[in-house]
Amino acid sequence: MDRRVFLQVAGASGVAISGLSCSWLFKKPEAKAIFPAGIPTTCELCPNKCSVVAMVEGGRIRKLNPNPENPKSRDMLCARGNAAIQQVYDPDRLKQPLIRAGARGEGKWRPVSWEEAWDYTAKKLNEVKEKHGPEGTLWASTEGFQEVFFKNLGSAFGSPNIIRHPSLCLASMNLAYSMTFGTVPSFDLLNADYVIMAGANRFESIITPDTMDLIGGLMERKAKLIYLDPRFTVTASKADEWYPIAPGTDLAFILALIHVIIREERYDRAFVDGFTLGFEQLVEHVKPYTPEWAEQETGIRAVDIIRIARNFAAAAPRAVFYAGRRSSWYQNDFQMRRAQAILNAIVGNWDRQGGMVPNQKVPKGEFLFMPWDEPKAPRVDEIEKNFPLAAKGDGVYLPLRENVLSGKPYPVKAWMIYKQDPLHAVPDQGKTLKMIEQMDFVAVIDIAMSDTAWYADVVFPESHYLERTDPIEVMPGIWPAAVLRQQVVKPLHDTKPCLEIVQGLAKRLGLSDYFDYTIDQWVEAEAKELPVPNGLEHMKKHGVVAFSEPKYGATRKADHRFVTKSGKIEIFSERLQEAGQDPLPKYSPPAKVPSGKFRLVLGRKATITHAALTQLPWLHEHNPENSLWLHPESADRLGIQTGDLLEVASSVGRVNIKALVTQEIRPDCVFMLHGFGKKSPWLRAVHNVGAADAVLLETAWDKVSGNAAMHETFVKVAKV
Ligand SMILES: Nc1nc2c(c(=O)[nH]1)N[C@H]1C(S)=C(S)[C@@H](COP(=O)(O)OP(=O)(O)OC[C@H]3O[C@@H](n4cnc5c(=O)[nH]c(N)nc54)[C@H](O)[C@@H]3O)O[C@H]1N2
Ligand SMILES: Nc1nc2c(c(=O)[nH]1)N[C@H]1C(S)=C(S)[C@@H](COP(=O)(O)OP(=O)(O)OC[C@H]3O[C@@H](n4cnc5c(=O)[nH]c(N)nc54)[C@H](O)[C@@H]3O)O[C@H]1N2
Ligand code: SF4
Ligand SMILES: [Mo]
Repeated sequence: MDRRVFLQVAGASGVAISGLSCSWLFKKPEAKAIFPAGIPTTCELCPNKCSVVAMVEGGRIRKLNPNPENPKSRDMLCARGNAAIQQVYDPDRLKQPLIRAGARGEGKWRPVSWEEAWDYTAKKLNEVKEKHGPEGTLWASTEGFQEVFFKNLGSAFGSPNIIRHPSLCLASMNLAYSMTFGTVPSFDLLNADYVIMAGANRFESIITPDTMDLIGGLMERKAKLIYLDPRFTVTASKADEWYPIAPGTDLAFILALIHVIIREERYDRAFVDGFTLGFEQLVEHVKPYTPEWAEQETGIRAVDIIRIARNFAAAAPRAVFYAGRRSSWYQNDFQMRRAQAILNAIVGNWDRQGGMVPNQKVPKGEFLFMPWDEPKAPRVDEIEKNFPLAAKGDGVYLPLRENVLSGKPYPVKAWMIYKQDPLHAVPDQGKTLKMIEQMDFVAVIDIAMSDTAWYADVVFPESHYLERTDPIEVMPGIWPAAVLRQQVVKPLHDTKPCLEIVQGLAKRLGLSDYFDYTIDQWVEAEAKELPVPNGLEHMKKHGVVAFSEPKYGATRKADHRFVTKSGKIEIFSERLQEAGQDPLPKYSPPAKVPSGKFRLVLGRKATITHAALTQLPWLHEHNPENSLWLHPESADRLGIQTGDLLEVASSVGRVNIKALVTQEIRPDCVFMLHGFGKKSPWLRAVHNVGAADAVLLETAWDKVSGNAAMHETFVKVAKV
């Protein structure tokens, strides 16, 4: 490829160009020798977990390079991955345990010894347990290699209330694909010829290897990308066709594609007959969903819908309707993702090259620890009763907050938080603050003074990922890998890895027996069953174990049983019907934008992870402040120009933010980046800079999965 073109692409997507080679773009990964002095480890700055080689000189990390041996991350380390160095040497990072000295949020802290922080936390947890039982404690966390120890402490303590990030992120997508195929597959973008993406912003919201595979497919093989998004994202700019679809109407678009494919008999009849259940019901179900009807809903012309349906079916099996990842969009999100899954199923792209492929896993061993008794109380979020199909272990965040605030079914008075910032990640910051206020005790384990940490009673500083060894993690996929995160430098400050923080607490809570192992013993047990000789040595030297070739077709054998009730791919779902939900995805239009208001939509940028990282200098340079995207028509009507200070108000909160007048958004929507308007003065660069979207977002959730619905908020915009 022309190097100039590559640089443009890499620049636009914010993917840092590390080294001079662009081999990660399309080539198969090679087992190249790692730079001699490097220490292989695994990035922790977003969920992708790319393989890194850290260059250390005189005890200081000088540079982070990508590790080409990992086929998931290829030879790529993004801008954020590179900036991890600045987290380690951040003068404002957490350096020792802290106990609150003034009122919550006042910012008066007393640096304390680990013993004091552990003693105090254990005392508070025991007080809550005495009054309310162990279920009076809540344990909240986001994915990370040491998250397992934190969750285990909550369970060993006897609490059923472990709440994780999926119900703010991808719960509806996961559930929809699982209910259809019995598993959540990957999408073979390296080999697909025709890709439809609805609001999956792959060139800004980086997912490995999808981001690299997609750009490779588009540039190298001239694959087609059809992209739907109310915003003109970087992904839209690389697409062959972009449709600024009316927000919340993707389901109408997909149902119309299915309608055309069935009406014109363009589906894969042999696959449908052999592997699926409920096609006849689908035929009847989609009859009313014509392209002309969908045009009225989506704003996409019927002729375009028909053409896309034909091209999609013609390109199958090398055609995919890509699932996306963050599916915390609308209250019918689960049904929209179910329709995607069904569309993919009927063109027979299942388990084919260039199609939708069930994940492979690299096997690893497990460390066997002493099991604890099952908690006696039911979960406070009442997931079993209200969301019987949802993933029980992850919980449902918004219904949980409602129940904690009302004290029903029982009081929850202590909140332990690991690697999560609920004040920004959970819609309606005001309500989350109320939830903090009604707690007797809040403790946060973080690497930085996040806003949630700022409102806590105790802050435990975890060692940075480059300062610790974590469990081996299996990354399932078409190109599966197992990766090790190993210590690169000694902790710079008085910090500890999560396991040691947990062990200090366990000792004081009488739970030591459940945690009587070291990280080295844990990793050793895992490494024993890796499919390479001398697994542990291999991991320490290479950082990764991976299979060299993808496998296709193993689940396309006549006797294959899918992990569904019927053993088939379920187009029609009896389990949904039994649970009182639509067994086939039914369309209902989104709420209309009230006059004088806008729909607030969310998204990302390649140089920010969620609400974090905006304070790191290399990244802050690219993102000094967020602003409110507003279409010129709307701006003219309100007399607003770029740079004007605005007041943006929803039914739950108001913020001030500068305007960015741009054609890159529909006139009925506004958009702002996540990660600004921080309350914590320790996040110096973004403290009171820009605004936090979580202040404006209202409480709404998807009916089947309980996933947060974050695009259902309408806001009023006015010049200050
Ligand atoms: N308004 C709004 N809300 C959202 C989203 C959105 O786009 N907009 N996105 C949603 C999605 S998709 C997701 S996945 C969630 C993510 O929600 P969160 O997991 O809360 O996301 P982050 O903002 O990355 O916050 C992670 C916290 O972990 C800390 N941290 C980072 N590394 C470490 C570590 O090694 N150890 C410890 N102990 N702490 C660490 C960071 O300093 C930060 O405080 O948010 C969801 N909520
Ligand atoms: N750089 C970076 N990469 C990341 C992350 C990060 O924080 N930063 N986070 C990671 C995580 S945890 C996740 S979950 C993924 C998220 O990655 P994605 O799944 O791609 O989700 P978002 O980036 O939130 O983008 C959602 C897009 O949907 C559009 N949209 C809004 N409403 C509609 C609608 O009704 N229809 C359609 N078609 N589009 C709509 C929005 O304008 C936005 O561009 O990214 C991952 N990768
Ligand atoms: S995509 Fe970037 S931030 Fe995420 S794991 Fe990879 S290098 Fe780290
Ligand atoms: Mo996410």
